[in-house]
Amino acid sequence: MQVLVTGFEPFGGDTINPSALLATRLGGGRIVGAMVAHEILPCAFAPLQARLRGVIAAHRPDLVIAFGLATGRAAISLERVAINVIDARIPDNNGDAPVDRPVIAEGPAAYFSTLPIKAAMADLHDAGIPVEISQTAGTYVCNAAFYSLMHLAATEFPNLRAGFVHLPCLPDMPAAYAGQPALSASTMHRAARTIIKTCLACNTDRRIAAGAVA
Ligand code: PCA
Repeated sequence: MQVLVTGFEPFGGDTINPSALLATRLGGGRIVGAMVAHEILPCAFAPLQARLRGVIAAHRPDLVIAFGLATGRAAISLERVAINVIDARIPDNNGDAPVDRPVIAEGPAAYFSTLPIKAAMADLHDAGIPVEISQTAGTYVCNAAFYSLMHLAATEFPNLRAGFVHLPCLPDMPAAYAGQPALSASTMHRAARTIIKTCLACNTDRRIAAGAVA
């Protein structure tokens, strides 16, 4: 089994991105016999699809878990759905800020994560780690990466299981000093290892209520 984890470069004025630190820490390790590789993705819309295709072709993973930062969230956010829209409130690291454009022209409106997110939620909960199912990954670079990843899995890499996980801030980030919720790097690492173990052990997701009432 080959696992690929990805993180993002810092963006929006930050000097660190917890997802890049986490992916780097996981990369090169083994989890229950599976090899874990890592890649850091640019926080930019234009190169995403080609970059993801390249890293999947290079590593040939059975499982891809993409991580990103969601400032303001207090828990590990297991994303349920990627949508085919970009609406960038701030420019990406190339200065691009597309508004109301599809991630992939002619692509379907949305893709669901193919990770067992409810089983992972239960396992994280049992491990005492704050966790939630998220019904939206936003409309910025993380959602675009999630959508592109799922589109590649649907069209070019049919045996690939993939999904996206948003992380809170780290305690030493300026946003955390300003009052945003944070989680330690070691808790994020424990969470990621738990999610990977759940994905390796579980092919069919559990059915546990974790929806949102609007
Ligand atoms: N978070 C941003 C992009 C990169 C990242 O780590 C997002 O949620 O879209």
